[in-house]
Amino acid sequence: MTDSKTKSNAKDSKQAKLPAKNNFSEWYHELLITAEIIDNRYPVKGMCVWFPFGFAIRKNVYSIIRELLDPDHQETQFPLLIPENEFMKEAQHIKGFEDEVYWVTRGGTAPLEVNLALRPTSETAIYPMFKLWIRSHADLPLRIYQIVNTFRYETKHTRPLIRLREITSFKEAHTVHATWEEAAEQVEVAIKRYSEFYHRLALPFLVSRRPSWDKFPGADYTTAIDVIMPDGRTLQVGTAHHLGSTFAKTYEITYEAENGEQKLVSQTCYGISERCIAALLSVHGDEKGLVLPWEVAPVQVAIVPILLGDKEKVLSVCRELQEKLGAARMRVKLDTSDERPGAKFYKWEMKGVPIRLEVGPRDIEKGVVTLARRDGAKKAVPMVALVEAINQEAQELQLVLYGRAKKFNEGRVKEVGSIEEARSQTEAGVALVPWCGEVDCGHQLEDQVGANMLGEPQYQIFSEAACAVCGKKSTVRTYMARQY
Ligand code: P5A
Ligand code: ZN
Repeated sequence: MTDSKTKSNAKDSKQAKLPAKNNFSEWYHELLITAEIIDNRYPVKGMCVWFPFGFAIRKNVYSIIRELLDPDHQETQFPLLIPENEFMKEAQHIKGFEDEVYWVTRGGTAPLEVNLALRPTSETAIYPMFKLWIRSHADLPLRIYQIVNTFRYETKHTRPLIRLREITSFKEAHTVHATWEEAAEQVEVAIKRYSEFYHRLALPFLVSRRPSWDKFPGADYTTAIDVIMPDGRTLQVGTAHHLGSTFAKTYEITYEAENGEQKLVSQTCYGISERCIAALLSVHGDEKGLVLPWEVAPVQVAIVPILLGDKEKVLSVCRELQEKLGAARMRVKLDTSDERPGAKFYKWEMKGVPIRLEVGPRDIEKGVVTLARRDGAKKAVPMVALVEAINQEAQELQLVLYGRAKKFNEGRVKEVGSIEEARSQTEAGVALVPWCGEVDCGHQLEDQVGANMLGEPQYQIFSEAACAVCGKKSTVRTYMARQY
């Protein structure tokens, strides 16, 4: 018997269990508070406070985004406030956003000469500057991004990390190209980078081309990434937009081509918000709390000393291990608090720590530690090979998390043939529905199914089937789901 087993058999430590995960909404809200991610008690609707622990996750997650973009994008920062005249230039864009904009209209007691919009997104802040920055073909392509807060006066039900009025972690990239084709290629690059990002979070996702009525205001087309949440509803966790020359015309962004001709640029933009963290926590978490992939866990290894027998000896071995793992660049926490081992186990499980080490006198005698992985796997590991063993287990945990999520995902997407089938499938999942591609049939589908159209799956080919509305043969399919 291991040392920890003798101790945790004592029924002295109660586990703070979360509501069942099939009661997703309640589970989610409890998780955010209990695991100290987000405090939703700030007295402005749709605006939340990051707990330091939640913010540490955010930092790790966003450093992956930076790592993926930095090789060929430059990070920058633009002002929060946008003058009304610039904001109001692009008609399609205004139409999409005007109901969601917060306005600053006064400086102290005096009315402002020009009202200022709190950016809901930054096209209209950035593109007037692009006009000044871009002169010739040598300035292209231009790729920048910023990670900032944006404000949207959302009227739908707000939810922490999911639908906010202050989006605190808006990563927006903006790129400028000489041709429409190059911009189209950039949209593909963006989706590739986002795919890699979500893969590193062990999250499977769907990629689809949004229908024309749901594209970004001002875009030629929008490609989106959606994650299926535990209740079967989808969450849009990233979008990439081909902007064509719409904004280039409005903001007069031109370049001198090699032959001396002045030409309009083509643009793209793509964005991700803290919704990526909502998806991360929701998909992997369980009734014991967070389950975090190794790369983003603020604490990667928790060492719990089992203080029996020679306590000083146990502690000194624990400290040595802590140092050794720290030197291997692991984020380690040695828990020397007064709680009983069982209570410590629950605490670190709630915090999603990927690996827990239990170290007691009998383990030490045998030259081993007990290694417990957050997904339940447990084994004795020789101390001399601990670093390698932990790295191995971290990789295996990643595979287990991805595999589990992938299986869930595959179980929630189903091809259907009719409106009735689509209606029943979208009650707790995603339906893949044959569609002729006509806007009219699309609207009818949404009305009759009672769910949203996510759009055409990308990178897949389908055989002919009859449009669920008009019966016309087509190879087009659309995902349909209830969306967050
Ligand atoms: C792309 C970046 C844009 O705003 N302009 C710059 C483009 N696209 S978007 O689709 O409108 O937003 C990008 C992503 O942000 C998330 N998001 C939100 N997250 C939390 N709360 C909100 N209210 C909110 N609104 C949008 C979505 O993931 C969206 O894909
Ligand atoms: Zn049709």
